[in-house]
Amino acid sequence: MIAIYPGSFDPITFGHLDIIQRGARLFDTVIVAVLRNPNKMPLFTVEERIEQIRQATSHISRVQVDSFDGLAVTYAHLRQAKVLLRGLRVLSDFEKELQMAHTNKTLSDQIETVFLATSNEYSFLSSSLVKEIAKFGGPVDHLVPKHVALDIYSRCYAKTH
Ligand code: COD
Repeated sequence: MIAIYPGSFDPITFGHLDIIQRGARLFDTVIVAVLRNPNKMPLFTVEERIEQIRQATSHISRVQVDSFDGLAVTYAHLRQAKVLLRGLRVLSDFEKELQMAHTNKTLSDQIETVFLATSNEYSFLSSSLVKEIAKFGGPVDHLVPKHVALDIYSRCYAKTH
């Protein structure tokens, strides 16, 4: 069975990676799909994020990395996937994720959303938090893969100097 793990991944964190790793144990293929969203102002371009995810997941078999435009369910149909994989951290995630899952169900009853609870050590972790820490010069090496941390430092350094 194919699962799509859609998201912004701006940038990928150890929390995302944990979901991908555990998802790859459950599904034949996990496609990590970066949304091309012109309304957001991301730190990294879609191509940069795809490259970061490719490097971070190169050791995990059954993982593909791609981008998509438009609705996640349309993309899932295109890739013949039956599952949208999502991660849950705190209660506020649950409200947002449940609304998204219900909306997606109204758009296609062929696609199921499967939630994996975050691992304890990553329950606080988000891409926004990582960017905020880096912006103020704090360390992010323990939150994201090394190559991503280097990308963040050079991007934040370039922006502030
Ligand atoms: N531990 C566990 N899970 C985590 C962690 C962590 N530390 N950090 C993030 N996650 C989970 C998030 O809860 C989420 O499930 C997933 O990882 C991706 O997170 P983000 O923040 O990178 O991506 P989002 O949540 O911004 O992605 C939103 C989408 C792009 C999936 C959504 O907007 C979408 O599907 N858009 C396409 C348009 C569409 O189909 N709309 C209809 C649905 S409402």
